[in-house]
Amino acid sequence: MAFTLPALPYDKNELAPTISSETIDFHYGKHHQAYVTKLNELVAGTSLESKTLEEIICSKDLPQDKKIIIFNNAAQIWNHTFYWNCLSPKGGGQPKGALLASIEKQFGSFDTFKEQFSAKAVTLFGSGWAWLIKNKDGTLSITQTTNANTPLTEEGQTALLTCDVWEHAYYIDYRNARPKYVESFWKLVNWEFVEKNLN
Ligand code: MN3
Repeated sequence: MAFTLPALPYDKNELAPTISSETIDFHYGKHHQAYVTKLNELVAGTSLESKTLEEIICSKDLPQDKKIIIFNNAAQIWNHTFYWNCLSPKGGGQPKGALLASIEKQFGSFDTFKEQFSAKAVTLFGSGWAWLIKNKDGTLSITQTTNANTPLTEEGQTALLTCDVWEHAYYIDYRNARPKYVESFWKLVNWEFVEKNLN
């Protein structure tokens, strides 16, 4: 097997009640796993087997007939692994130090940043992701990507934080109430991971 499902950085029960173990069973155990299984099928016996996930996602010469499906599955593996790392049972609260300073410089205050990020997450039409990214010049931006799209392919962008707003991320715990899921998401944000990405 070329690609494997990375272990979660916590036990599947530990994010409850914000994210239930049932959601983890489906979102991590079924959806994230399915992207890994599918990518392995698609690259089996090709030169892509020896590439890293990042190389596949950023590749300009994927096989023409399978380009989109390979990209979608590879990018979804990367996005989900990044998302799980953005969460922690010990998360929530406020960032500290250099990260807090950067957020305050860019957005005026942490609360303003939270409001703007939440708005991007809630208003994204259809399936996708909300991101806090660092630009090449060191400024921060809040962006949306649809479907499997990822800042990894955007020149000069470094992903710092993401919120998965595909329905599968919240339907079990919040049904159709995406705003409630996004509001609860802040209770789990692993600011140490976000700070590590900034540096
Ligand atoms: Mn998802």
